[in-house]
Amino acid sequence: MIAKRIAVLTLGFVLSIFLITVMTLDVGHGYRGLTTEALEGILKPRVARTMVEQGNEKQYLFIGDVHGMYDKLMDLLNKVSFESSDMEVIFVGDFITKGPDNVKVVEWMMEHRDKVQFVLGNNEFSVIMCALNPEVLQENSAGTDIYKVKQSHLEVAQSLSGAQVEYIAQEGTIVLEVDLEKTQQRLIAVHAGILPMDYDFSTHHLNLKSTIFSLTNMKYVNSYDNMDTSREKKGNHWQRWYKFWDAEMEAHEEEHVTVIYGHDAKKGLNIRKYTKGLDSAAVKGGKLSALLYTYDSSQNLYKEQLVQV
Ligand SMILES: [Mn+2]
Repeated sequence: MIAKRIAVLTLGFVLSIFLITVMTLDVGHGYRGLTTEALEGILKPRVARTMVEQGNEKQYLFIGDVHGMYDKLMDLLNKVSFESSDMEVIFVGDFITKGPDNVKVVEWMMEHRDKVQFVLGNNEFSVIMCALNPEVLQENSAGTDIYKVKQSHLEVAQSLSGAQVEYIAQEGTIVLEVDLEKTQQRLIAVHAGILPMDYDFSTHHLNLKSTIFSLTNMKYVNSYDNMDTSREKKGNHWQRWYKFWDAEMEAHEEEHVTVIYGHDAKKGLNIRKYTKGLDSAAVKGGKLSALLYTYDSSQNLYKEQLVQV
């Protein structure tokens, strides 16, 4: 019975991706030859998602890069009394790969899917790529593709069930905007970073211009060309993306936008005024970090609290 259900789900997944691919991209040959650009095209229609506040009682927990560290994730959730709280959990990407218990992490997310949201990290992107096109490593042996796809991504993809891959690919978004209407706060979850051009300061909402690659990979921005982003610092005119975001926010003091991200384990925990970097390298022996937002009626503000295990 269960095997049959998984088979049906898997078939449904294969067909739906195939149809989306054929319909929107005219690839037409299944997954062989599927490029990361084509995968970006598949994900594009759900690049951003908005979540509107559902009453003041709810708390919002943003969790940094888990990388399959299931036990640490459980410790963190216990620490914030997840089970007995009205809490929405938002993963900022890279919740799988590199660590020991990737499947268990995804199982937990699916079991709690009513209370779980997530944005995709560069590693989820690579795993989805491998799940759709297991030939990608051979096809890309020249290494010309901008996304890094490794044997380890293929192994994670093969360890996940079709339903689990479907969940990640279909439920994941690239940027999640949490609108806290009562306090006019905006909490934006993204894996790598975001640029000022991605936010419309007149409507107070996201209006994404960056590519999916930038949103899931950027660390630095070329100050001569603000759309040019990179994982590496290529010279003195390259600065971390949040310097650009900071400058824009300083010019919009009335705006209460906070960007919560992961991805930059080298920099580590990086809590700044307008941006909150939560990748404290849990998979390399560091702590797992999260930010918990709770409504404070005395100040009519959601206050943030750093939680680490
Ligand atoms: Mn990352």
